[in-house]
Formats: sequence, structure tokens, C-alpha cells
Amino acid sequence: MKIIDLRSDTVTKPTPEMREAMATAKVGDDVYKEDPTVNRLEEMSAALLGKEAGLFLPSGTMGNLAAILAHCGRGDEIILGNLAHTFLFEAGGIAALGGVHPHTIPNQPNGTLRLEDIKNAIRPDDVHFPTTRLITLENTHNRCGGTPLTAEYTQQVGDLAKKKGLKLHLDGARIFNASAALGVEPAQLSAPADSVTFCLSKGLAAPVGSVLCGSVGFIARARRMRKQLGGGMRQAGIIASAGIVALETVLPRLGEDHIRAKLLAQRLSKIPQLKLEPGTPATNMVYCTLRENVLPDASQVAEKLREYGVLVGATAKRRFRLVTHYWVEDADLENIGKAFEAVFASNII
Ligand code: TLP
Repeated sequence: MKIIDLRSDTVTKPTPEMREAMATAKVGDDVYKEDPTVNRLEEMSAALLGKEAGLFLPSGTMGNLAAILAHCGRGDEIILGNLAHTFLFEAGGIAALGGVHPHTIPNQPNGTLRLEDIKNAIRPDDVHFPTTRLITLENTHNRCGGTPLTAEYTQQVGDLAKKKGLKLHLDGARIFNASAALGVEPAQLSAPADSVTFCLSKGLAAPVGSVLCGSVGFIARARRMRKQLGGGMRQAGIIASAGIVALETVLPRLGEDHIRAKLLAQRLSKIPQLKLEPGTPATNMVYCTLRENVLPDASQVAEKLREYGVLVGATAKRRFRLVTHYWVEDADLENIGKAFEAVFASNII
């Protein structure tokens, strides 16, 4: 039985072309900046995001952390959404390791932060307060439906940041999904930001890695932070090579995942026990909930779906996230629908 794993796009295994590139990659010691493959990936990434320089890191979490530590000192404050990945799912690293104070404001259902809320969260210069230093946005916004933030919106936040003397960091873990959905170059989406991270190991299907991009001076500071965090890797060209293949061969096909997410949503809309969230899917994530009259909760349903070879994320008591990616095929979509129907037809509690 084929396992259809929709829990995340992080589950993607490398393509055969990536494995080939990994086997033959030219390598060197990247802490000495002597790994030609890492250097190439960093240059390609910076060019794609319209920034001066790039830095290869083991994960998106470390990318965001190194960026925030490079922007802020201990006791500084950052403004971010209450549903931001950095706030919810990065183990409190910015506070634990950087002494950086998170100031959360509500994420709107489309992943944005209201400009008024940002303005109100900026601290006046007063000895009682932490110093506001940074605003962070997330594009696409994971918890808010995988929704893309437009270049216009990001520009408005960038303008506000500039006016107030703050920096803007973009957690662009899935910025290429946003670019594909909006039909806008990734560099346009990141232009207003001082720094941006993106992940190679999500929809791009590479096995490991993220890249942080920004100015030469900023990346030099972030490189030191990466070293402090233990993220200075040596012959990292082995994994960076897969990242290069990802940018060259998987990035151009991300739109296919969005089409499949739409087809999946259409199939799920025929299942009476499920309710699709408004606007889903915006990119490669289908979010749906259990209708009120359904007794079992999402984790019980997800557990039962496993028996049919379908893995989904139960992201709240009654909420599911199904993420399409490189290894999900058209033929799987009907089987996912059938698995849900079989589970609801069975007596599972
Ligand atoms: N997200 C993962 C989980 O941690 C929730 C997922 O399955 O979606 N920023 C964003 C917006 C992310 O979604 C993630 C991972 C990260 C950062 C962290 O990346 P990694 O897992 O490489 O540390």
C-alpha cells in the first residue's frame, strides 16, 4: 500500500536527481567559506531573493533565530503575529538563547498584521520598556491557511518599519509558494524586508536546509550567530547540492502542488462530515474542520486514516491540515477522499 503523507511538505524525500548531485558534489570546508557548492547555493539564493548575500543553515528554525539574533540584542523586542511559526513552534529560541522579547499582536485570518496594531505595539523611548527593534512577517502564513502575503502589503509594513527606524525580517519558509500563487517574482515579495529565510526542505523537496538572505554586513553577523548556534557545517556541499537541484527543478513546478490542493479540496467538499475553511487552499495547504455533529476528534480520525495509508495533520482538536507536495500525485487524491469516507463509515469511537 502506498503511504500518502500529507502531514507536511517537510516529509518530502529527495528526488533521484538530488541524490545524484549529492553523490558527485564538489565540497570544501564551509566554515572557511571554501565549499564551492554551498557558495553557489548562497549566491543563487541571494540573486533569487534580490539580496546581496546568502547563508546556508541546517533548518528554517535556525535561519529565523540567526536572523533575529543578528538584528537584535538582549532585551530588545520584536513584533510578530500570535500565530507566527517563530512564536509558536521554534521552542522559544529567541527568548531562551537571545534574550529577545516577543511582542505578539493578532494575526488576521489572511496571515497579515494590521498596520494599526503594529504601530500601537511599537514602544516609546522609555526606560521601563524593552526597545522595539524588529517586525517579522511570515509568507506564506502556515497557521493562517498557507496564505500568501502580497508584495503591496509587505511594502506597507516595510515602509512603516523604515519610518520608525525598525528592521523587517520575513520568514519566507514557503516564499516560492507565495510567488507561484501570486504570479509575482520572489524578489518582489522580499524587497521590503531587510532579511528573509526560505526553506529548501519543504515544498522544494531537498532533504535538509534553509537559506537566509540579506545585506553583506547583515549576513556577516548572521554567520557568526550560526557558528554560535553550532550550525557551522563543514563539507555541507553534499546537502547544498540537493538545494541547487531543488531551486532549478522543483521550484518551477510548485504551482502543480497548488492545483492538486484545489482538486483535493474539491474532493473533500463532497464529504458531509468535513467543512473546508473559507478560501482554502490558498497555496499547497488544505485546511478543514470536523462538522459539529461528528463525534470523534481530529486526532482520532487521523489515527484511523493511517490504517488506510493516509497521513494527515490534526492541527487542533477538530482541525486538519493536508499539505500537497512533490510526492503527491493526481491518482492519490481520490484515495484520500475514499479513506476519509471509509473512516467516517466505520464506528471509530
Ligand atoms: N513548519 C513545520 C512545523 O514546524 C509546523 C510544518 O510542518 O509546517 N517557518 C515556517 C513558516 C514553517 O512552517 C516552518 C516549519 C519553519 C519556519 C521551521 O523550519 P524547520 O522545520 O526547517 O526548522
